[in-house]
Amino acid sequence: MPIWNNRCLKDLKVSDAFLQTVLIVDDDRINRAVLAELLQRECRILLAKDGETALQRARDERSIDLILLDVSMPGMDGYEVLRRLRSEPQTANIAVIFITALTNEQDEERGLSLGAADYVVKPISPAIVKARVRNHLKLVAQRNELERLSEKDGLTGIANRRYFDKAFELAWRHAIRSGEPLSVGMIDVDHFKEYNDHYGHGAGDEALRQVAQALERAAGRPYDVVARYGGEEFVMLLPGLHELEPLLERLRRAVLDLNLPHARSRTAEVVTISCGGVVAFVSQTDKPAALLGWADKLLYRAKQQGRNRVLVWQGQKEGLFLPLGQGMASKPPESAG
Ligand code: GH3
Ligand code: MG
Repeated sequence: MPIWNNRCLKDLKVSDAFLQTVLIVDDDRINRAVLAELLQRECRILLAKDGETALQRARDERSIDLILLDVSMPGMDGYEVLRRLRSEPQTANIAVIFITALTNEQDEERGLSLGAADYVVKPISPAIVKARVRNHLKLVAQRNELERLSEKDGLTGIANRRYFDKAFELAWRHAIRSGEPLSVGMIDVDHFKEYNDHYGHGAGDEALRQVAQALERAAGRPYDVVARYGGEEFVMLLPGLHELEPLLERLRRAVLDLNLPHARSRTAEVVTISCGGVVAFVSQTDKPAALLGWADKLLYRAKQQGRNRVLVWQGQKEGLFLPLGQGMASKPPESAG
């Protein structure tokens, strides 16, 4: 799964069919050329002349929607290509249509039971191949759209926790591989119960919407994720970010600048947020939940210290210690604030 930011969640639509990519895999150059010519107006075309190249392209290109796969090829045959595609998480869901000269029933059944979406026999009928590809691309686009909707928070329109969890898992693995920092921030609206009590639940919903949008606008970088974590709590994921405090401070300011009156707040005359954040260099032995737990602790401490503030623990790669792991939960970060 690509790390999509919140902007991608919004912008991509079913009608973006022109963005869809089809990989044509055939050892015969003429077959590749015929299919490419046939489909070039429908989608973006990639080509591969054997199974190994096809697998590599499917792994490298994050946006392949459909693969037209020849069965009989020297080296790895199409069945094996499909089996391997299905066995790797990042390629497991790519739709595959076999296009093959093998005409008997068992071959077709084998292809379909391996998980191919369709099976087309050569010599192909151009109009039928085009129609089938179109239908499958439409299904892929609809499935992607449903997946995006299921990752979007209904009230605020930003990413939801489900999306965050997925993005966090990927970012975590990337941070271990790359040695880059992984920053997370937990954000909570101050005195929100009183806001609801005073202005009503409907006004509370509207305030949450505005806060969420302000957070998202203020976040900015393409790979940053702002998600609703639940209730009036938000979470941020900032892969590769070294300096978290200025960013969280910008978010705090952005919410303050919304100027949403809060007559019952004991902190300010307007709606405010508190933030806890951690910049961490993570390793194999660390636990993702511990990182979030730490950010949450800092958030709690920001609340205790008066709300409407940001507390960040700044990890140093070459520094004193990497704070995650066993001792973390019981040992509050002394250098916070
Ligand atoms: P603190 O400053 O310590 O965070 O205090 P608080 O009042 O914000 O925190 P508390 O956890 O006591 O209350 C959270 C409130 O947020 C209570 C709940 O009704 C409200 N809330 C949670 N989700 C929603 C929502 O979707 N819409 C509205 N309107 N209110 C919500
Ligand atoms: Mg709150």
